[in-house]
Amino acid sequence: MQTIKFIAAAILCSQLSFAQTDKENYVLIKPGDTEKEILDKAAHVTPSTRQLRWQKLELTTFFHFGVNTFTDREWGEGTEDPKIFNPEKLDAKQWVKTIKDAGFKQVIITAKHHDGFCLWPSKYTNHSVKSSPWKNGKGDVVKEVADACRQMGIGFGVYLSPWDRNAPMYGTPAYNDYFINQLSELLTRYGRVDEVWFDGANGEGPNGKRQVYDFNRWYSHIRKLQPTATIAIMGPDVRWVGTESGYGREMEWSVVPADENMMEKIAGGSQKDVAYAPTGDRMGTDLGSREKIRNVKGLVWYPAETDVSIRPGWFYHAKEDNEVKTPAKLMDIYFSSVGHNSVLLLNIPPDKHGLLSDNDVKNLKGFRQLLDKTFKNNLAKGALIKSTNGINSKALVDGKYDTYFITKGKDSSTSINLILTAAKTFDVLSLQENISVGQRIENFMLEYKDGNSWKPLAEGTTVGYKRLIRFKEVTAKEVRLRILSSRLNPALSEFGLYKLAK
Ligand code: FUL
Repeated sequence: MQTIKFIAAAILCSQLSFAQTDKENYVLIKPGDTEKEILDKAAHVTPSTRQLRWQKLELTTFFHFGVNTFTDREWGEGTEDPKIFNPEKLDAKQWVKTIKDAGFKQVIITAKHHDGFCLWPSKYTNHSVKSSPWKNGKGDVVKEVADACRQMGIGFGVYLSPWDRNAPMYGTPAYNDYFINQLSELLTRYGRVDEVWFDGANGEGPNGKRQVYDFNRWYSHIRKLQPTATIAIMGPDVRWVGTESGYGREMEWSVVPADENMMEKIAGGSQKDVAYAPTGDRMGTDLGSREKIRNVKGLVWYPAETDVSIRPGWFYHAKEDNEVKTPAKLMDIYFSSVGHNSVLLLNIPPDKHGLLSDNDVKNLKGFRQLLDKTFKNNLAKGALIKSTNGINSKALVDGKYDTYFITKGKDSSTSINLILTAAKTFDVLSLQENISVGQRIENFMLEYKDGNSWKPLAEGTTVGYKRLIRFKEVTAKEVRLRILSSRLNPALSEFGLYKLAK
């Protein structure tokens, strides 16, 4: 599945272009630009409004639900009888309340998976809930989820699979119209939609044909109907992290090279006010270091999303009831996704009754307890903070993302000394860059004072929206954070020290 996603992503990215409604989130690199100029440009690329909102969510969920839930499969063939769909106890409020209580901020429902079965009563096909016995064909899962999200103040998004193994016109231009019609239904019937998620799978339709997706048309349609929605994965706003394991890369740059052909068009003045997703490698360990951005035509803000399922499969299978990821495992994933400058998209699949199953609910609760216990108190709060060359040090521990520390003049390195209110025991460092001015930090190090000498605790490359690092527990009263390298003045919103809950 991953390979399909990747190959399709590469194909798509050579075709991307669309109108951007808010501020620019890209920059052109000119042939004569010096290394310093390139770094300066990179450091000024910032997220669009919709990307910034999305990044701040940190925790989002997927609900994979559909005919596969009833056939016990992962990929349906599109030939399923809609009569098998009958989640007689379906309670979307239970789904949304569970994930809200666990700290998640947004939901994405699989409105249509590869089997083509629609969880809403689409006017354009009979392969949907309207042909099922559930609520006598009068039900609408998408509506129930959207309403529950709205009621509980949770973001709402849709997964609409471009690959459709049921639609008879798949593989012909008429399918692109069909897809537009489905988007229109989903984006006009249910109020605000915050995310539209396109998977990269592009297999054969029922007649053995493959489809050439008209992504550009779909994007402008989405921008028109839901301008604040992020378009993810096979889309320009949010990039797939490159794995479905839940573990993002150590060095995660949100500013990455943009598609060359498109950049040429902007430079040539033939297109304006457009933004592009980058092409090329999405799976490597380094997508945006100095080395990677040196010889490119443009740079774009294109942040990573880490999708993973709480169970081995994406859909519910009773045989996996004892393989639900534990709270400790979910914490580990949290550190390696949110803590690696990414947003976590955790899948929790409802069962045949239309409910989240007990083990999933229990482990999500346990995860929330660990999160709360770990991050309740920033042990650096109240510290006496002095930096060699910065302003607004207090902002580092004020718990507010929008206030930030920044170095003076042209300084791109700094040392920030913190004397804690007392000796404290901790094993977690949390750093947050203020990405609304850009992602800049390239190398940092945390040390603690042991007697008269400084000893290393943690080090890293990128920070971005959030960087979490675990290390061997230490008790200390004085620590210092050294920003050793940054593309421009480092702008840090938060600094935190915590003790990992067990
Ligand atoms: C994949 C799909 O093929 C899976 O079934 C699932 O929906 C996952 C999130 O994306 O590529």
